[in-house]
Amino acid sequence: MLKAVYPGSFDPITNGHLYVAERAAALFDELVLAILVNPQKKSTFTVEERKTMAREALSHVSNVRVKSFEGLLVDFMRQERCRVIIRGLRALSDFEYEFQMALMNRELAPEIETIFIVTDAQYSYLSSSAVKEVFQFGGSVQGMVPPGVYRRLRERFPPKDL
Ligand code: COD
Repeated sequence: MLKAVYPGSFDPITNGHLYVAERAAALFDELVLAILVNPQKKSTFTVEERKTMAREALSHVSNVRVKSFEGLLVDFMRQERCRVIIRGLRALSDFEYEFQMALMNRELAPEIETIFIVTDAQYSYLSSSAVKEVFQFGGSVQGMVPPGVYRRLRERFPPKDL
């Protein structure tokens, strides 16, 4: 069985992440979307909230499972008995970080391969942090995030009274 892991922060999941997950799920028998639990990094949504949003957004894709992990990604990969990491690429600016991460993971676990999926042009400017910033300043994020994420953004950042 061909299995892959798509790791990330997903704080929250965006339509760009979804695009990558859907394309990866079409290539593999099973895709695990793995959300990092990182107590050192202040996140907007808890891991449980991020898992719920990702599960809702990917409920139409039957071969995707959403999990969380702590510590090194390569340890989680071995625990999952999986040798393929999926990452998304938006622009050249992603490359340096992704290249460094892929080489570090290969150094730690030579049997593991990183595969990149290029995003769709319409999502090339999308990131979780940009979505949160635009939303907080009153901009429209319609078409950038799944409906469940949009709802939770409204709960987390209620419109200010005039
Ligand atoms: N279109 C396509 N792809 C996108 C888009 C978009 N609009 N937005 C984001 N992506 C891609 C990103 O390029 C990335 O590949 C992936 O989706 C996830 O993005 P994020 O931002 O949610 O997640 P990251 O990049 O913060 O995740 C980093 C990890 C958590 C995977 C990493 O820090 C990690 O593995 N940490 C565990 C510790 C470890 O093992 N460290 C050693 C490796 S350096």
